[in-house]
Amino acid sequence: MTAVVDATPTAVPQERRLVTEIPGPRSVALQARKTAAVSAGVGVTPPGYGERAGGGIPVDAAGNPRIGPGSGTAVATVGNANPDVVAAVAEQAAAFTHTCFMVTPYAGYVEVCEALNRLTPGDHEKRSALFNSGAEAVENAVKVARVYTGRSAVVVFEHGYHGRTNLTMALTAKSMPYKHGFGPFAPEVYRVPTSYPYRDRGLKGPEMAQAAITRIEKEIGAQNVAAIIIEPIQGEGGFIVPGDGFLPALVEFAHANGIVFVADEVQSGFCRTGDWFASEYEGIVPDLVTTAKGIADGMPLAAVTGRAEIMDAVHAGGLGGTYGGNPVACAAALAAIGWMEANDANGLARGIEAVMRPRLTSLAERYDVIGDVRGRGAMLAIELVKPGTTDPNPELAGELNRYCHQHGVVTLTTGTHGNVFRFLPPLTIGTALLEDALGVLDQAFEAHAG
Ligand code: PLZ
Repeated sequence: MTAVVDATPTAVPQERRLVTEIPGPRSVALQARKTAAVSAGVGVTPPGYGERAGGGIPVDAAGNPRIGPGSGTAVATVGNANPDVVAAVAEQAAAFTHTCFMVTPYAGYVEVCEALNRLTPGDHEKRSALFNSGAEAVENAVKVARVYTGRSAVVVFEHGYHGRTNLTMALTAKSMPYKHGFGPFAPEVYRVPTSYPYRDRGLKGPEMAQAAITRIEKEIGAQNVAAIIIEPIQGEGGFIVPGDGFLPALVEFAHANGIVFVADEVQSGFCRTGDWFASEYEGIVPDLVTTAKGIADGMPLAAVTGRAEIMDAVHAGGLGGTYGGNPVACAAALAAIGWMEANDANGLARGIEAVMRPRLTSLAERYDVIGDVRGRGAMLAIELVKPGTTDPNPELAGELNRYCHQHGVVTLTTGTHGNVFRFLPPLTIGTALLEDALGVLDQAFEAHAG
């Protein structure tokens, strides 16, 4: 088993240290100004404003170095402010900040597309296009699939999450907070059952796939479907890892029926799960892959990558946007990808799992409110339930979350029911910091579930 790195590349000391109560006075003052200046629709959960960050440590406005085991939702995969990324960003920003690729193209955009074509699953000929956010990438995957197939229906899954724009809200399952009151949503989107081994009453991946396929055949008609879009591990839905055989059966069905299979790897991609892309675990080869988040260590960049004949079916000028593939974001992506390749990032993700999974499993043995421990690599979670049942326990998730935040560990919850506690540490986190964060989690359980 690969060891976790202890040489986190950052100038910020990798330690959790509370110099004030959390939130400190400056964060409290900033929060008051936030309330007066920022739309109430933009929520902030963990207390404490950020002032700088390095590796796995965000430092708040009062100077408290905290542990960030969520990487800003799976974004700072190579460590926050990774020095290679910082240098590449500075160099590119000094050269030029923007031209608009469609007006004056530049090498960085082409190089990111080459890297994506090389790294995404499958050795077929591929093309890529770059965008600004995960939602925008998913929208463009739908555009491409519709043009290629000449069909309109899009199939998505229970617990799926694909973004907050109008089309991606339609693709997303959960109403509150993502969709509530924001309709009407884009048409021709159909939701079918997913595979959720903890809650499928013993039904296996292939049986759940058959349930989804029957729904598609009977209620939509396979010949009307342009795309099937799925997260290989569902992120916002609760880190749901489908049963073995579920994804391969869907890919087979898609290919037998001329449907474009889209893997949304926005959260699970870029070495997060111990593979470059979570699709690789069962050897599936998606037709299109959407990526964002971990691709560029926090610079806004997203992509659609896929089979050349599908991506090239779009008329010239049909894909684009003012900022898509911004040169500074591309420089960050090339540096982040270079870091991942040079530092065996997949080995680091597996090393994190080797440290974390036994600790989470041992917690689950001690506390029956942990119904399930799941995930892969550095994308792990525990699902919290009411004692002696499998009923979701979002209250406990909230209490544990607050305890961790108060003690300098910026944890995140997730899940359709808000009852899943998730971990997405930067791959640079190092054993000591990881153990420290897990120690705080132990104490949180002692305090709230003992
Ligand atoms: N697809 C699989 O996980 C973003 C959302 C955070 P954007 N998930 C984090 C929040 O509350 O807004 C996500 C994802 C998957 C698409 C997206 C959307 O990516 O970059 O947030 O648009």
